[in-house]
Amino acid sequence: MIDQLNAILKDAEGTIAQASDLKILEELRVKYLGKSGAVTEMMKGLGQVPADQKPQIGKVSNEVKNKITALLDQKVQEMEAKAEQVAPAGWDPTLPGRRLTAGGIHPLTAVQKDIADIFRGLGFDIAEGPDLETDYYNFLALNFPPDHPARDAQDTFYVKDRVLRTHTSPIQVRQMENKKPPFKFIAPGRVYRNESIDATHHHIFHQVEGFLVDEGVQFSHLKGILNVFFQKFFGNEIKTRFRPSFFPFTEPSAEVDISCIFCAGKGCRICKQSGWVEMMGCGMIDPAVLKNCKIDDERYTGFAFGMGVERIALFKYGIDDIRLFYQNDIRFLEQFQ
Ligand code: 2NM
Repeated sequence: MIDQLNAILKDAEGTIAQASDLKILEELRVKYLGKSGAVTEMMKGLGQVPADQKPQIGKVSNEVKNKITALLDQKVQEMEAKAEQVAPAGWDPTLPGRRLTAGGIHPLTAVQKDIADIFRGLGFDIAEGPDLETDYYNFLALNFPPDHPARDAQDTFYVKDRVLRTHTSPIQVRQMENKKPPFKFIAPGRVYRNESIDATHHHIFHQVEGFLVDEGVQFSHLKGILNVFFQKFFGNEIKTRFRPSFFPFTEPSAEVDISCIFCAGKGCRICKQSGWVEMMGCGMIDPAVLKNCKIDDERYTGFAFGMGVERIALFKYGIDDIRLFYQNDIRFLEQFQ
């Protein structure tokens, strides 16, 4: 009988170790320890055992019963602990995982950063200023006469006695007022114009303007800096072309074209067959502006330039509608990941 009991224990050790769920463990408990279980049946037979062997067989039966009970309890505990780890209540581990989507940098932000990084590399500092400006900083100090059409409410948003800046030039006036030349800054930021929205216009857009003031600054320095900028931004093969223009705050003034990056200047849809695309405005800072900023215009000269971030981004990516930048259509934005 002792051999039989040990055989039952050995069998139980194997089956319990291999049991894979609580239902099977319950079946094993019944199989060994239930009313007609293997151990129970052995104990029922103790009555027929000769008196001299009874104490020993009784002892072994109890040991086997206790061991199997302990094995079962331990295994149940293990399984419950594991079940909690793997599947807390109400959580279905067979559901597919949720896919994480990473956000990306908005193309306008990326272009603005690329522009800023190039000028930073050329030694320019970066300046910012308020979106809501006074007439003085947005217009008067920049040599816009009091009757200039840009001041018209049809072009400029007025908020009480302030204006939403129509360009980032007021940042530059604020910088020049407070510093002694030489200095060079770029001023990136959001600007506002009272315009109706279409494929190439938006009432909110972004500019990066730059300026440099020192002794002996000439138009050729401006051309040199802008050549370097466009070649770093679009590639070494880029050519620039300066056309005479007019701005109230610069004299002389110029419009800067670059050779079309899509056809290498041969003529295509993007450059309207001309081979050139207008990219920014620039000029030598009008001495009147320097005077307004308390800079000695006999001693110092400076250049300034300004570009639209949207315009550069449209061209860089070959996009034909500015509105795409503001609609937050995920199918558009995903392409810049
Ligand atoms: C442009 C074109 C030409 C410009 C001038 C100045 C300042 F403040 F120095 F006078 N800031 N920005 C400037 C000159 C901006 O944007 C098309």
